This record gives sequence, structure tokens and C-alpha cells, in this order.
Amino acid sequence: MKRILKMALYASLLMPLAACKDDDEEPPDNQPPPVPTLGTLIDRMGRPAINAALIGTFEADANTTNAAKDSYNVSLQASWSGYSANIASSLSILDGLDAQCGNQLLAGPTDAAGRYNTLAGVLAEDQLYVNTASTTCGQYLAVEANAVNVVPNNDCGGRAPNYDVIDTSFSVLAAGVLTGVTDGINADGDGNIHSHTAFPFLAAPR
Ligand SMILES: [Ca+2]
Ligand SMILES: [Ca+2]
Repeated sequence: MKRILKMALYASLLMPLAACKDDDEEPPDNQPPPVPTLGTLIDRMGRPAINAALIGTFEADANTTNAAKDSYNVSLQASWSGYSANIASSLSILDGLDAQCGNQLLAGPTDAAGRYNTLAGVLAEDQLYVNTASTTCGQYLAVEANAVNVVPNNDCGGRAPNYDVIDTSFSVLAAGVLTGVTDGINADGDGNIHSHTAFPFLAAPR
């Protein structure tokens, strides 16, 4: 009888184990799971505000503007360079924001065709660059500014949640500096301060 009870007990222990396999268990040998198959691209997540400020922004017809922005969002990296001309056209207008043409980052020295092509090519390559060797982090576009020797620095660059990326963008595009040109908005919402360390990097509810 004892043997039968032991077998029944073993069976009752084994059955739930077999039924409760964890689908989230670690892959064999602690290897990371395979990269998921990508779906259709619907948006970009590189430098912020490039599409809003530079792609078809100054077209007279809103439909043309919207079509250009939609096309930009779904374009794969191999075709990014094709947006340089569109970006350069907008850069020429934004350089005039401070009533001084030619002081935009990387603008050519003379009023000649192609003056804005260099920066347009940089911005068309829609990636955020991070200096992982740096332990100082506080400036959006820092790596790019250092690379072109306009603002030498050792900041890690990239983009943290509380960076005023629009002010930095306006400053670079209007006057070739990292600060000084503002959109008049100094923080998200009503002064929300987002976490730099705790996912999902959101401010506390107000
Ligand atoms: Ca300017
Ligand atoms: Ca701002």
C-alpha cells in the first residue's frame, strides 16, 4: 500500500510540473532570445524634430508637406540620403531665423549653391550618437558638435528625457551653437521632471 501511495504522490507532483512550463524561461545556455522579425516601418526614432522642422516643412501645399513627412517616416536606411536635398532647402530658411545667413552649423562660407549640403547630409543620417567612453552626460548633439570641431567637448551626447532638444536644434540650425535660441518652452508640460534612471522615464502624475 505504501508503494502505491508513493507512486500516486510522485505522479501528482509530476503532473503539475509538466502542465506549468514557463514560456518565459531562459533559452538554453542563457543565450538571449533571437531577434524578432521586423514588421513594416511606420516611424523613425533617431534625432528628434528632424521630420517636423526639415522635411517638406516650408512647402506651400499642406498635402505635399504631409506626403514628404510620411515618406520620410517609412523610409529604410538605404534611402535616407535621398532626403538631403529636402533637408538642405529647409536649412536655408532656418538659417535666417537670427537674421544672419551663413552662421548655421557647417554652412558654407559663401552664398553659393550647396551651402547647406554638408549639414543636410549629416542630418539625413538619422542616428543618435553616444560617446560611451564619457561619464559626463548633459548635452544633446554633443558628439556631433565635437566631431565637426565646432564645439569641442567630452560629453556623452545622445538624448536624455529632460534635454530641451528643440532649443538645441533651433540653436544649431539658426546660429551654429548649442544654446541660445529657444522655442519659449523650458520643460515638458507644467515643469515635469522625468527620471533619467527609472524605466519608463516618466515624471510623477500631477
Ligand atoms: Ca543664421
Ligand atoms: Ca524649449
